[in-house]
Amino acid sequence: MKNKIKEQVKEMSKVRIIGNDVPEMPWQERPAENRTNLPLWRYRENPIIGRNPVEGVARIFNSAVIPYEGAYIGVFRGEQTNGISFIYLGRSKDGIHWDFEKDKIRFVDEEGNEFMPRYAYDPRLVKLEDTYYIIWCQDFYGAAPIETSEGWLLFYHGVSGTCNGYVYSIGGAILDIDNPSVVKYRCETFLMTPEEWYEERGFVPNVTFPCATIEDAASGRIAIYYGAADSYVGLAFTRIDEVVSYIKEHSVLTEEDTETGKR
Ligand code: BMA
Repeated sequence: MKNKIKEQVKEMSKVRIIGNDVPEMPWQERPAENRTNLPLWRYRENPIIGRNPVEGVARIFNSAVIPYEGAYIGVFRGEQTNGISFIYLGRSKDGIHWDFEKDKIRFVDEEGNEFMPRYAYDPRLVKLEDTYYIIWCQDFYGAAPIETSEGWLLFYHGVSGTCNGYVYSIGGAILDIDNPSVVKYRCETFLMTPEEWYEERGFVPNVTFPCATIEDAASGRIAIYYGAADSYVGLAFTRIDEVVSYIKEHSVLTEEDTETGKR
């Protein structure tokens, strides 16, 4: 009993996630052998979505998920075999194994008339009060930010140019809670960079592209869904305390970061 309480205390985080408890969320502990001091670690069975997941869809990647009615639902970027991306609905009991609808999501406009863009990619999914919003194709930097007692925690992609093409890594920042255009902390180093075969090899090599998180406020656990090499979906984990301390310890701000405004 004493040990159990100790365990629970250990699980409770100092930085608070302001959100719901999702006790059954996907989770694996950090592997004992860890070659870096980075605060993110990968799901051992990655990638969670492989090639040709749906008839007529060659690859699913850069996709967003959310807890829904005791399970999970998601909007997935499916690159069709004609090369055109569209958004597909997926459902999952555990947030890891996904079943996709064969047909694309059918959108309607405000009058209820069919509204089908020709092309839609990199969807994000957010719930605001009782409405679920699907957003796509805008120049988003990352996953929808997580509300915390330190500010908005943002996982975003950062791009470096090499003589052999771009490399997309996962970065982290904390934005002011009242004025999110003000950056409080921005991690100078990446939190994760392409290292595994499914990140380094694919339709577009060297891409890790975060699009969504699931988090459990009670334990401080965070799962990050990211597109890998424009070919797969990967899952990575962290804990709120660990990632916030890392970002703060490695924060370097420019003057612009601390100014109100668009960047
Ligand atoms: C970006 C977007 C992403 C893509 C990435 C790497 O500009 O188009 O959809 O994952 O490039 O190809």
